[in-house]
Amino acid sequence: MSFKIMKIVMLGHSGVGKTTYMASLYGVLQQSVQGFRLKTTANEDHKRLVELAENIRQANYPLGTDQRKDYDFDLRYQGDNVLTFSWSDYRGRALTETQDSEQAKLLLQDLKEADGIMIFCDSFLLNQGKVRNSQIGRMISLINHSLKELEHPLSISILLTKFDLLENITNQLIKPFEGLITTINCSNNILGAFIPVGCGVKQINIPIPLLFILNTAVSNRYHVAQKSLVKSKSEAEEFAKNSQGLGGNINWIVSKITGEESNHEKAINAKAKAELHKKEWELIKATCESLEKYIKKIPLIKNNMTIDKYTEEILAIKSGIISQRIENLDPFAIFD
Ligand SMILES: Nc1nc2c(ncn2[C@@H]2O[C@H](COP(=O)(O)OP(=O)(O)O)[C@@H](O)[C@H]2O)c(=O)[nH]1
Ligand SMILES: [Mg+2]
Repeated sequence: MSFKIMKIVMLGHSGVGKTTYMASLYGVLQQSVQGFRLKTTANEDHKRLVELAENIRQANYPLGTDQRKDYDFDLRYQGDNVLTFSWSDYRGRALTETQDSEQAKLLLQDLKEADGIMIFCDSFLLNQGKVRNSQIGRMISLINHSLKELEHPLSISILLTKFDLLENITNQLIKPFEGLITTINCSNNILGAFIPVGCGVKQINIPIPLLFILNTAVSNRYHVAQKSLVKSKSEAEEFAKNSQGLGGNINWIVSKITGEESNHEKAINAKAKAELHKKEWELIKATCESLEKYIKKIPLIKNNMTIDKYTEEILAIKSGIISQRIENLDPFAIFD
């Protein structure tokens, strides 16, 4: 099975935990998660990220100065490269620049083309009301600006980073995102979710943001495959019907004389085609189902949800209500 190349854009101010998250995600995805693995295209990046991830697991976080410009990843599904995405640290800086700067223009273009956007926010600071509204406001207005003419499906994950540091959750955690919630709810093409993540000795939800984005891509493919399956099935049935009875017999004789394909032969070919479509559909369905199992548990952005309700849902994960319903959750362990 192969996906088209997908573009994932990461947004977040300096110090919110982007490098830490990316290295941790890389570390976790060295082993297959739902059939997915991650590999850098450059070998030296692989070594570096694995080392970073190992250090982070022991609470040795990367230093703020420890920055790299770009990473390119291949995402593999059961051994095949299924998508490539690049992550640029320096683009984060574009957030603080004016919209006409070269960096800001690049970022805007990236956002327009993105299949998935990851927004990083420090949940520890958010929760205390210590994140300036303008910081989040700038990210939201960039997204609004770039998504005005959006025509393809897009998922936006809001990563609430450093969640391992939180003891309780206040309304302040979600309140700054009200504008973004409205944007997402007004669009038929955008799916959004709040995803608490934590990196370090305690790992929280690390692969979920990526699986969430993949889920959108894969479910689109599922709907396309389903349409082709229905079409090829009804074609096969039509030919099969026309190959029966007197009409079918006459058609068969005529085909022998003219050398054209008979309805009977057409029916056999159409049936084989439908079977191929069915195989593809089943494969995508299985992937969809295995992804959806996890995606269902996260606080999705929906209509008619209050800020209190989102906070409640995030709190529910923290107190283990959701994780109790999930069997064999590992390696997606959401809290203890
Ligand atoms: N406890 C905890 N601290 C984190 C986490 N992620 C990042 N940090 C802290 O935040 C600092 C900045 O993280 P970094 O990944 O460099 O942020 P970036 O500037 O967005 O790339 C790190 O040095 C850590 O001290 C996390 O998941 N948990
Ligand atoms: Mg960084």
